[in-house]
Amino acid sequence: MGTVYEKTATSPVNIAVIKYWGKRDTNLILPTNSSLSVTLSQDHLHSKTTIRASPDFEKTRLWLNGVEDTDIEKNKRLQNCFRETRRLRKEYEEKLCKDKGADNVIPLSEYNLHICSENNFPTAAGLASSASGFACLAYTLSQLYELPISTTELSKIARQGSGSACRSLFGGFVAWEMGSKDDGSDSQAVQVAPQDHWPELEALICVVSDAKKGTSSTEGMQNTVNTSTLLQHRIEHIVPLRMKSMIKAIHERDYQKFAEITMQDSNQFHAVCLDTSPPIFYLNDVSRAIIRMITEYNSSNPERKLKAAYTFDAGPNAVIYTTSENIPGIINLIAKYFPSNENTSEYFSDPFQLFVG
Ligand code: 2P0
Repeated sequence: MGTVYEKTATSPVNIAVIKYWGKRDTNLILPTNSSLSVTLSQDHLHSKTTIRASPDFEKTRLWLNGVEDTDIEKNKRLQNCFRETRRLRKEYEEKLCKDKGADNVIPLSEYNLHICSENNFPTAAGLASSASGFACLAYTLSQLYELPISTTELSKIARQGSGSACRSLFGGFVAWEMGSKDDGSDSQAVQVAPQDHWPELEALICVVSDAKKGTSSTEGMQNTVNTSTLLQHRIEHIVPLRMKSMIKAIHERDYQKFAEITMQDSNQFHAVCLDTSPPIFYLNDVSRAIIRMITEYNSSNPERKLKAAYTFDAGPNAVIYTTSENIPGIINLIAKYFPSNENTSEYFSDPFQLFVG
């Protein structure tokens, strides 16, 4: 029995404030616009992956949340990540062979892998499970293979697993630069600011539903690319300016601007979904009630300052970005709007879980 080499790592979820929606290359996963996200703390939501490599493994196998995926050969995204990390490991082994001699190099690139990955939150419910999952796969492989590459280089591999995964490799505030090259060599994630740059910023996650979503992001966004004229306007005229304003707002810790753009971009993303043929609906009645609640909360203070910003991804769950001082007030407000007893009106009766991230 040969030695088993093993690495375990965890990766966080990221929630975009400028949304990625649309690909210009579906194979390399190159987006039609740049995007920007905040990486949440790993306390509540994360993916955890353990990878083992051994000369004794007869084939590469993957278990997702305890269930084996027996079809991984056909999974192009997974195979892209394996191929790219193996290629880099092979290059590294060749270099090590020259420096230290072949006897001192473990040929990990030739070994099959056993991979166990799990999320501690609902998979595919619009809570960025593919982002943390593929970020974790790419990162754990890079650790196992001891790849001498930067996080931005690694982001180009995670991107080929799932677009939003490239942003989960960094903490704090992260931009995915869309790039302009056809080979994807400049479509990468960069850190805009580290997490401790803005410690007062908090994310409150309202799990409205943990059911698997109706339209997958991958399928939905290409329908949008093919049918929405609003998307073209967004790509050309809106996102480039918003990216600049958002980066400035983050650097200056300007919560007013941050909140304004966050809500505008969430609204436009869902407008673009509605402009798709056939239309895509991700928000439900509870989501819309949350939008009204936050809008009222923001207009109820004398200075009319924004104190909370909602954002919704490809599902009904809300993420509310606010600052620490407002958390108790917002939690009280939610308890008032959404009392979780069965006698409340049908409209508000859907209880949801709250996480502060
Ligand atoms: C985002 N979403 O920027 C946007 C907002 C959903 C709404 O990134 O096909 O799961 O794997 O590249 O990354 C969801 O898209 O899609 C997403 P693929 P992904 O977070």
